[in-house]
Amino acid sequence: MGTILVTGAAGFIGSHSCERLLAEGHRVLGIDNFRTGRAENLATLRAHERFEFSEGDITDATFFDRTVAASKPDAIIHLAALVSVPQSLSEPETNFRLNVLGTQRIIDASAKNGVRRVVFASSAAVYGENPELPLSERSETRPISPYGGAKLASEALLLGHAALGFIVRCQRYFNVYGPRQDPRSPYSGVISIFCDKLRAGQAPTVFGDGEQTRDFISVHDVARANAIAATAPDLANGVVNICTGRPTSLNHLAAILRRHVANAPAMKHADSRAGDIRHSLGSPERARLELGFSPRVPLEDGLAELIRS
Ligand code: UD2
Repeated sequence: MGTILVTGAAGFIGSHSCERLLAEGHRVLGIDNFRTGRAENLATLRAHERFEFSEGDITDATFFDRTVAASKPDAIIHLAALVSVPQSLSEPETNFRLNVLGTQRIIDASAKNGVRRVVFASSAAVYGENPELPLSERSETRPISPYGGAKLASEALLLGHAALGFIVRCQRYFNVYGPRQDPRSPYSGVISIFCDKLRAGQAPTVFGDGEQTRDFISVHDVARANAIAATAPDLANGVVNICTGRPTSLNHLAAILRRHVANAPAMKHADSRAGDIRHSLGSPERARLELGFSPRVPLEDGLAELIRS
């Protein structure tokens, strides 16, 4: 069993990834600066004897290097990031600092301290405006936001430094949903917003005709994919989509969710959101071939769990 360092451990995907690694028997060191991560996400983790936590900022080279040197991790799962696409547009320098410079800090500390593998949280945002269906890792990348650009730049930076002695695994997440996703911003994931509203007895709003589709993947599957990428033996450098390959329309999503809520209010409708893409779907083939990863949580089950949580 290995030691895995997880940046962004108090975040949505980070806290689930830590839990998965612990369940698989690994030692986990979590790092977070609580910029968007939340202390309550660490509640069950903190009780675990193989979990340690260090509060700090990955862009602080002294702190990060000291932490990596002290814990000597076998692998780093790098999830700490500015995760809001609109914020990357309004604060491009913050986006650059957290999402590009932050990656360079991971690279420097990994090279200096003999870390053997880096798993990077990339995003379907690297495909941007590419309308191809489904998107494969060979599809053209055409980011349309500073966020997507920074994720793509980080992939290239990491792969460009892999010769320093570590294996790089880039994971392009599609639309991730599950417990602990923050529903409070209008730009939060649609599933967290719909659940939050329905639980409060309020009507969620569908933007447009509701026939747009997304490739929704459970955070439990994403956490498992991260654990595989960090710990499976004999992996080479690579970039994979983390997705289901199944399209779900918003109307279908709303219908499933409403079935789980007594006296659910009818959906409201509003104009399409500016800049929205109509369909987004990934091909999960390469993740299956390279990682042996296939998603296991059916959307119906994942949504039922979420609405109960
Ligand atoms: C992602 C980003 C978003 C933007 C977009 C660009 C996330 C969570 N969102 O959006 O910020 O950059 O990519 O393509 O990373 N919807 C509703 N009602 C709501 C909220 C959303 O109908 O209250 C619709 C929305 O218009 C879209 C779909 O739900 O058609 C999915 O929205 P999303 O923000 O969850 O995900 P996505 O991939 O469109």
